[in-house]
Amino acid sequence: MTTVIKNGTIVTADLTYKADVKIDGGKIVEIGPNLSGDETLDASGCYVMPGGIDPHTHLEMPFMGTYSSDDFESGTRAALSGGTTMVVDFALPAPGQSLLEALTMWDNKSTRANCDYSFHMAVTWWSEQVFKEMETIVRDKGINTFKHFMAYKGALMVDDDEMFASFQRCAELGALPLVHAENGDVVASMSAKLLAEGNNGPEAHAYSRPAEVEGEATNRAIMIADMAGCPVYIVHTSCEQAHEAIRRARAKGMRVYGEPLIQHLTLDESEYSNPDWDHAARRVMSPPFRSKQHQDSLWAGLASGSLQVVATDHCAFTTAQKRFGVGDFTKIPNGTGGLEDRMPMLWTHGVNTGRLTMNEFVAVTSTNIAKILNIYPEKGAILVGADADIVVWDPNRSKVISSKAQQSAIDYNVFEGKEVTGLPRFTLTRGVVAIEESTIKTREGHGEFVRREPVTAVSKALSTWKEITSPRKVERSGIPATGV
Ligand code: DUC
Ligand code: ZN
Ligand code: ZN
Ligand code: ZN
Repeated sequence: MTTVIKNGTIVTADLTYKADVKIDGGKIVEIGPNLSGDETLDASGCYVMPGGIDPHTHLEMPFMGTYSSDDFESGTRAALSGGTTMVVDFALPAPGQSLLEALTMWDNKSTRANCDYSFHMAVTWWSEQVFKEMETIVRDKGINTFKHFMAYKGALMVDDDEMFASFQRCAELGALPLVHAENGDVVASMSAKLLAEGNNGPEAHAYSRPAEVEGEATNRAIMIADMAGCPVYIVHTSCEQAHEAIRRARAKGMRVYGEPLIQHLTLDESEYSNPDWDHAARRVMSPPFRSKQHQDSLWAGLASGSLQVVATDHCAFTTAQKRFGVGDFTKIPNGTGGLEDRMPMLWTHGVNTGRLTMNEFVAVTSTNIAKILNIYPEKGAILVGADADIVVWDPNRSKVISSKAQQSAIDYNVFEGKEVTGLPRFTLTRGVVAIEESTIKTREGHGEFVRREPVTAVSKALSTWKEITSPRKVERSGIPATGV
């Protein structure tokens, strides 16, 4: 059966033009005027864009004594409802656990996905076994990204020596390291001090991880990546200090990528001074929301290209789960939702305000990350041969965001009450209509794993130490140095 999307305007990362799109077998088979097919979807007045790719989600993740409440079914339903047609989640081995064993756990959860998906593999500890398994993950399992946490001391955090070893391994394998950049030692120390002084409320979470903590770690990760000879992708870039480090590195020729979240772009630190404990705790995430100045820096980065991707870090906890932290902010599960709202919020606050062009919107929600993850143009493109992951976007459709009408399984929404203009008319996942305005037609288990092959490219700008091929032999006390 063929489907034709008719009368719309195609918007890609670099082109805007009127044409119909014909789909067969889940792929785009023709683009041009006056096409016909077995089924017609009317796109008059709409933009036909590559479906969104959210490269940063935590679905059904064991974390801080509980599990995040959206699983691969509700999470991908929320994604599709908001125009996102692929998610990349994190397979998270517990320290000491085999990477392959963790991947099997995530494989089992993901069988319920409504849209296509992939995984980043986290490196939460270091050993000969991890070193070996990384090769299997890249070559056999189709995963070309490894995540490192510089925070969550005593849990997920890796030290610099472990991160350096893993980055070097990434360079050998053609993989891209991802980094949660916050100085975990400083956060632990500041958290203990705040608690000891009686600051136990959700606002103290933000005090415990100021922007400097993120800026320092971002600089460190970038320098270590350059020494290891690999590119690096900084997840949830939330502040000017981190953005500045990324900008500077890119200007010096380093392959460094930055990923602001829709939450950091549109919500600020004043959320934490809300007198309602639940209101503030529901917004506890790491990094925390920042000031308006930081938000302006992130928007400018998206416009100028120094930041490339808008994600969500979707990690949804119910109010009951957030209340684990009453009396101790360090026990509030960290995370906020956003999968359903990322595209409408970015369109409303980016395109409708003139901060982003429509083509930039497509770039930062889909095409750039497809290229970074090496799945372009299978994903992230409206081209013949690409997967028919498409959103037919109605720029005039509006709604007020409400947890009552959301797909996410939790009982609130951090964007509650915000009006958005620009919503999907249709969302298609590999040619199948999953969303038609507010009608949900998702199919559990329709989603498929997307393999991502390694990328081999030299990535070293400033570090030259590797080029020292004949070290000076040092002689002490007349004993010749060992070595050749
Ligand atoms: N930050 C969060 O807020 N939640 C999940 C993990 C993370 O780094
Ligand atoms: Zn993180
Ligand atoms: Zn995350
Ligand atoms: Zn495919």
